[in-house]
Amino acid sequence: MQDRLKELQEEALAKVEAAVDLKELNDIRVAYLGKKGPITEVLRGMGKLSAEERPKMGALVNVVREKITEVLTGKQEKLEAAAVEQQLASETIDVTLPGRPVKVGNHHPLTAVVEQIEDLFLGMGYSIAEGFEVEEDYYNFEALNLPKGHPARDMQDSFYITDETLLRTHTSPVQARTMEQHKGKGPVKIICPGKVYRRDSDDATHSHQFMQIEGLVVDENIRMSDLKGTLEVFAKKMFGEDRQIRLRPSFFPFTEPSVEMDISCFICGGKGCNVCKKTGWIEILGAGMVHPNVLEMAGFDSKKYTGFAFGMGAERIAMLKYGIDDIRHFYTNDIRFVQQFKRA
Ligand code: 2NL
Repeated sequence: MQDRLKELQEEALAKVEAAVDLKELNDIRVAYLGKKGPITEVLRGMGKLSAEERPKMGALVNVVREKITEVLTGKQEKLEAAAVEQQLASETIDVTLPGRPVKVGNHHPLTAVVEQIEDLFLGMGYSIAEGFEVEEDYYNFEALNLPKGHPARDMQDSFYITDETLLRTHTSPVQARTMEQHKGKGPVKIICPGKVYRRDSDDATHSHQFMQIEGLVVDENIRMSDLKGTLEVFAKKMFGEDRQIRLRPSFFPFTEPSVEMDISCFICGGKGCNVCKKTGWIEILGAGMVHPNVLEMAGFDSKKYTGFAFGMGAERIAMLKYGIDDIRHFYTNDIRFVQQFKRA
């Protein structure tokens, strides 16, 4: 029996020595020290021993068991330490490696210009109003002094959905609706940015869809000089403090009188260059005093209230400001175009 124990011990120690991982070590523990293992078997066989041999043999079994346990524990610690070492080695972070660059996006130049203009007018006490891109004929035309049969509302020029609905051709219907909501009481002071649609062939300066920004102020005692002062502030903030403006007579069905505003050329300062086509002036927007018919149709008493309005194409402003030569660049989604407008 003693020899059998010695043999078991040698065998177990050799296996522990040879074990390469924690699983194998655990298998050895179960095989030698477990309930079904050979040492337990030896203990069971002790019943056949004499009373004086029994304690000696018991003590020997304990010694063997402790020895195996001790070696197992030692080996386990070694294997665990090795596993940690290996993990540390495999997960080493080289802090000297260059970082992976994070791609940072930027505003589309059109969005940037629209937001700049919005901020400018918000700063002058305007609110931003938005409406529908699919509009009723009434708000898009009728309420803006463009009755049925008016040449400016030719079917050929607009995208009609049904006889009475179309893609808005300007953001003016937003203003007509807003005025109506005021129920004849001023002041109205709004800026309306939004997509508009016109049946046009696309080329370098025309797009069948573009972004319009309109402004409207209605109150008592609103005069042409209020319009002129407002437009001058706008021109200077957008194109430089030394800009001058000039108003030329024009025509729109919804304003009377109507004007077009030019700014002194911000490239040549007025001397004449390619951007201003040698005139020294650049056309920026259309404007005027709100036509009394438009005020009345929206529920305002045109003897008590007056107003001014203006409208511009945001693409044209962005093209001038950034020197963009083709309106189609805004809509063809070439990322290289957009990325040129990253801020430093
Ligand atoms: C333009 C010129 C303009 C208006 C828009 C307007 C709106 C109402 C009443 C009166 Cl509700 N006027 N808008 C006035 C003058 C010119 O737009 O879009 N040039 C690109």
